Amino acid sequence: MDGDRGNPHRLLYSLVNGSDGAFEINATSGAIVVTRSPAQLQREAYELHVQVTEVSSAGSPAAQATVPVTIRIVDLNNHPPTFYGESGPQNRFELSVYEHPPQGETLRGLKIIVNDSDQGANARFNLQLVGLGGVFRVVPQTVLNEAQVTIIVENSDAIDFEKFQVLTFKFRAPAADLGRNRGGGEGYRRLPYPHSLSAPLTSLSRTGGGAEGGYSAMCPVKVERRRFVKIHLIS
Ligand SMILES: [Ca+2]
Ligand SMILES: [Ca+2]
Repeated sequence: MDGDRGNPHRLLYSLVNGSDGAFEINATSGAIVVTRSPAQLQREAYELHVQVTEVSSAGSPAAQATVPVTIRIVDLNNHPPTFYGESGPQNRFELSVYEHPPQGETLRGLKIIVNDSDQGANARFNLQLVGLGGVFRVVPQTVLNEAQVTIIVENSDAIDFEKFQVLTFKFRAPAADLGRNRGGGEGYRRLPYPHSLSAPLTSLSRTGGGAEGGYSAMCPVKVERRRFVKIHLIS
């Protein structure tokens, strides 16, 4: 804004530095536009410097001012928890164990990593094993970003060839703080792309649905004649 009275001169806006190629400014309106998709915004904050030049009626620069503009990037919850085996993402895991394994024993030979590559609360989720109750316990029960998944025997008697030849379990990975983020409060707003921003530029929020429900996988436990218990984990 030019505080001079009378016939105000034309103002021209330009980005001096700090945009890293991710933002552009409209020379006449001063509107700042995101030029990359949100996923390509690698920094948590961008410190832009906007230069405003007043152009005289003769066309020559009359006065100049520079103002710093901070744009903060808020993480979007766009990654669901995903299970990984030894060779990458995996939605089915299998294992055979003898029936009646010792109580409290960790099931060996089963390497499962679960990962959510968002940040902070967007990467926090619970880990649950749904199926015949009290047979196995999954550890950890709450994950931030990444954890190795361990399954521990809780009820040796239930893992019995004569009782069950197949036991099926299902992993669930619901967001840990689903209730808090749902339904307003500090909820995020979804911005269209490309985003058109107008001053004051203090915050650009990114968020998303899609990952709210977390992730699930299945785990059939098969008891064979050889008196093995087979464990299958399927997503
Ligand atoms: Ca994210
Ligand atoms: Ca997530």
